[in-house]
Amino acid sequence: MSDFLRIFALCQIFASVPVFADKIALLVIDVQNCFLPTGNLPVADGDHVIPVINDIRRKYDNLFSLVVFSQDWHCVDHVSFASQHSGKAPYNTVILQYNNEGMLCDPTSQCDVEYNITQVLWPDHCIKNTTTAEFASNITKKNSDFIVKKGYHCKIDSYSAFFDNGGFSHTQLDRKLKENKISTVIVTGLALDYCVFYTAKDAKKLGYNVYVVEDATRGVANSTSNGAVKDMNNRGIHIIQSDQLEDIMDKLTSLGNILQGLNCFWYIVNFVITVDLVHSLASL
Ligand code: VGL
Ligand code: ZN
Repeated sequence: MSDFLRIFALCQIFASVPVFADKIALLVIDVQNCFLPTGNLPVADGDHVIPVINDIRRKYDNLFSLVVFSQDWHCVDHVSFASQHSGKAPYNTVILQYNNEGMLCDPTSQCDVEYNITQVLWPDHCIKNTTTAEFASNITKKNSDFIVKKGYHCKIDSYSAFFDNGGFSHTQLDRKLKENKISTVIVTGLALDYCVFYTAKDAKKLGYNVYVVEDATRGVANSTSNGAVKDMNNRGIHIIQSDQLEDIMDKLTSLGNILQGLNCFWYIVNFVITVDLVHSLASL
């Protein structure tokens, strides 16, 4: 093989390997009326996340390839509600049993228990198609944002915006992120110790680079929030503050630009060599 053909083949290979820029999605978890201090599952200072998230959008919106809003969306008689368990009060826990198909076992009939899931019992909250389940009125939301509903199966809870708590079913979120070639997710919203925590863990397990913006979240309780932060740290999830985002966005996007530049370089080399090759073949 001539040197020329060898270089040509090499450039074909380089140019055919796509090197994509790091694409970033902002995830806004459950910023709904139900979790605000006036809601039916109030998170202390839950409303304080709103200006922080709006500020993040104001500063970096053009750097997000996608903005996702998750929405806790429960049946009126959802299994996570204390009102559905006689003798139980909100914040008690129960063990829910499921068979191998992820169906909730009825304690009054025979069932092959495959999964035992500890369920915190909540006040009735975020009931679908009610105003409490609507997004907080003052959160910046655009028509192009993607909405992912979660917790809509009546017999199983879903903290994560990706999977229900048993991992039996999934939402459209992972597919949507993959369609948009997202590699990094920045997680904000409510509540730090439940839906933010479980969403960040699943995102990490699915292979995304994950940042949780701590001051853009609030937790249900201090002890569970501290535990969640420790656990996320151990898993390699980056816990950051919103004032660190400028540097982080800069690094993520400049690395992306370098990679894209490199890719572009190989395309140009490839093009020049192809034109050259066509010329030399034409003059044979
Ligand atoms: C949540 C408890 C119950 C949350 C949802 O959004 O963190 N917490 N349902
Ligand atoms: Zn819920």
